[in-house]
Amino acid sequence: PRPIRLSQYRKPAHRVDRVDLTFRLHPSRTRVLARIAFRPDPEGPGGPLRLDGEGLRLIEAAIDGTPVTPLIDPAGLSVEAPDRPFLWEAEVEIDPAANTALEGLYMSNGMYCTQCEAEGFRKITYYPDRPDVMAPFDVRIESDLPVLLSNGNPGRAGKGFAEWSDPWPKPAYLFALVAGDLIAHSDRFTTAEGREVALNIWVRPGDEDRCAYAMDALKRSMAWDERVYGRAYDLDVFNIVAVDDFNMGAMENKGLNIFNARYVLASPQTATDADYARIEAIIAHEYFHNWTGNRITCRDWFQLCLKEGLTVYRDQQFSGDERGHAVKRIEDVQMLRARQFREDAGPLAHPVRPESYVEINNFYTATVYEKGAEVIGMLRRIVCEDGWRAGLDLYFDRHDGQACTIEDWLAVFADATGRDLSQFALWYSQAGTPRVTLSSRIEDGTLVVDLRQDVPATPGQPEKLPHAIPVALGAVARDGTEALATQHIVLTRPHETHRFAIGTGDAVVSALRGFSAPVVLDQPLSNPDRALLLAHDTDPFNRWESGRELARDALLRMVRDGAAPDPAYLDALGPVLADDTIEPAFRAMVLALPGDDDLARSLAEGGTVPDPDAIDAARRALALAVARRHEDRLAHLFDSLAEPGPYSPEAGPAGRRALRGAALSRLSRIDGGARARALVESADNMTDRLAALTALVAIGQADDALAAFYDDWKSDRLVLDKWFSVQVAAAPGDSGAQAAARLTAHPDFHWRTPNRFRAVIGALGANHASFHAADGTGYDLVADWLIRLDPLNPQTAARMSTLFDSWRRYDAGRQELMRAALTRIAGKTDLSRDTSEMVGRMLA
Ligand code: DPP
Ligand code: ZN
Repeated sequence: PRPIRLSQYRKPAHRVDRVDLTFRLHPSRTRVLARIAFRPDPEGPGGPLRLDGEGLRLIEAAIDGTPVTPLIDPAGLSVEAPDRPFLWEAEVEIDPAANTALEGLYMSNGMYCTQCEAEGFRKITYYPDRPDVMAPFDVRIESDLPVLLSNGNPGRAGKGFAEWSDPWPKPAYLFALVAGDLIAHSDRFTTAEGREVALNIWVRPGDEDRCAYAMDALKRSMAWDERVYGRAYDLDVFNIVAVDDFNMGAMENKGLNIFNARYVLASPQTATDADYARIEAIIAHEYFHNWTGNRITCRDWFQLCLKEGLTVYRDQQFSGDERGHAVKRIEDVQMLRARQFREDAGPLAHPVRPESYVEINNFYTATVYEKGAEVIGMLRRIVCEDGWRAGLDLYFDRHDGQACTIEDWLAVFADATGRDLSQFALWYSQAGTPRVTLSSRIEDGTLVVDLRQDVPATPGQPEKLPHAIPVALGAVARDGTEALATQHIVLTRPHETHRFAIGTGDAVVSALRGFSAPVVLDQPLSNPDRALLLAHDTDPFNRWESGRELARDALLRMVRDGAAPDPAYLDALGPVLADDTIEPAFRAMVLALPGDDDLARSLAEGGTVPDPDAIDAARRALALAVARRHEDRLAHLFDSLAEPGPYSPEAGPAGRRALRGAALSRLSRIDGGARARALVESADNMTDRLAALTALVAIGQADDALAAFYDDWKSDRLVLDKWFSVQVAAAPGDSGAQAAARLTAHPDFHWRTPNRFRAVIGALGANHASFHAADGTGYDLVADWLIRLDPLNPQTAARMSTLFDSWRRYDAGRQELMRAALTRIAGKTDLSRDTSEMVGRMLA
């Protein structure tokens, strides 16, 4: 298939004034009756009526009451239409039970459910399925199922039917319908504008006691968006539905958010602290889309980052406000580096706003989402607080009800502040992670900082222009005091020198404070310099970063030169472990080591071919050395951090559990798993239980605990996902590949359910040494399963194929095995457009 290009955008020929849909639900023969009021757009290209449609059986169609016979092709239909407003009526039949792709109208455990973003609505009825066509929708659902939901406010309802009306014009990708035997967990919210909103979380019977946290997160999100952005909710009801079979995390359909059940349901017994935090973030994310995405949407799918970058930015701010900004920032940057920097460094690199795609579902990426959010954060730094507020107010004022572009977004900030943002706009069009090289010296009371920026070549973009890069920097004197408070500069040229008056003859520059830009910072710091920053930097991000760099340096020397664990690193950890005035969650993050994939990327960037076995061995040896060196402190932490009261998911207790879990994972390497075995039995919550189980798996001592865990939880699908996942993800050495092979033969491996598929195959991808097992068993297993999944669920198969994106980093043997696996996938007959685009880019 030919790629779609941003440069070829044309306005639609027809606009829609109103949509009226009737669904007669049936598992295999659902009828959809559409009455759509069209109007030619005088600015459009003209021509016949062109509607998107896939997999539909057209029963009949009429224009203004006169039957018509459209020309039907695999992507839709065309029909002559009058050059004035007219009414299109069509009846189609669809087969939700046969829809395994989970896009359009499908079934999950007897429940009807939709997923329309990005282009699923065309599998429901013929329509101009593009986000710049917006219309109010009226929907009537006919079914004997007890709960019938769609977007907007409820209208008439009776035996066997319900009607819904959504007054806010929306693109078809925000349409949703749910029908099933569901139970609501209900609450209310009164908006700042005085609107009484009914809140419901709809779940399978039996799950209703696991909704309280998601509801609480929703109410906090609603209040936060009013307080921080002045945005209130705009309908009388807000519904959330949890569904088991879902390709993504969740979906922001207007007034009817649909969630992967794992991001809604939580109880202390079944969910971990990390699950609670993710639920809070995703509930907030989808709710915030109501303004950034729904009220103001995207003109076309190239502008996806317009809604996603901004909404991720907003949910990150929210979680920071709720849980503490320092730790949240570190988590976000870790995830950015693990996923987005990796993407940017390989064959799948693309700009935050891509310029072409074959299948848009392949561009719901870390670059669009997470780098998109970083770009918003940089914009805020550059236009400063007043400019940020003025620009946002102007955005909501000027563009409410519109389908917009990145140019519209940047124009509000340019107009509100008078700034020229043309260089800044390069962040949207240039792929690749810039590298900033910093060197500094002190001359006569002046700190002189030299900064250089390079943007690497990426596929299709050999040459780059310099970016506008906000760099926050300060300096710490040798005695640990702040020698220079944070300065904010914006690099715009390839090479710049900055001077700052400083009151000391010797200081260490703390650069890129708060991770002020998504770049790789190359700053030659000695390990004593890093230890100084770890101990004394006023910027919590750079404190953590310094500890992380010490660990990375130690690990890289162990891998490359066979060095022993660096005593300087072990020493530097001591004060952090001992200082109870430092937030426990932060100390847990300092204790964590860089992941194997992260180390592999560091090695590759430094010109060394990464050896997965050596990396794994080094990481385990360093963890063991930490345990030996700090056994007393770790044991003290483990004993003293046990929570006395009942479980609470709040950040405070969660942070203490995180530090206790980190201590446990180290201690398990020297106590033979004794503490973990005791905890796995005594734990009264899933966080502790899973931490203990993970520690046991990591030392190969988990057989009994895994068997007991299975007996306890085999009937709980979300907990069983964890049981599958931990055995693969935490397995030592390359043993995760055999574990995954064994588990794919388990009777509970329901591979058609994306959560279960990810719990095994995704977990194998997350276990670096196992995925990269030298004999290729990991690669083969993943390839086999992707080939099997692809015809049923191309979206999930294509997404998971990215596990192979770093194949060129490795030794010739592994490269050959990975290339063979990719080639085998590529050679599959009838490979989906989704997967073939991804595999093609990776092999290019
Ligand atoms: N738009 C969804 C989200 O990011 C993903 N399909 O929330
Ligand atoms: Zn989103």
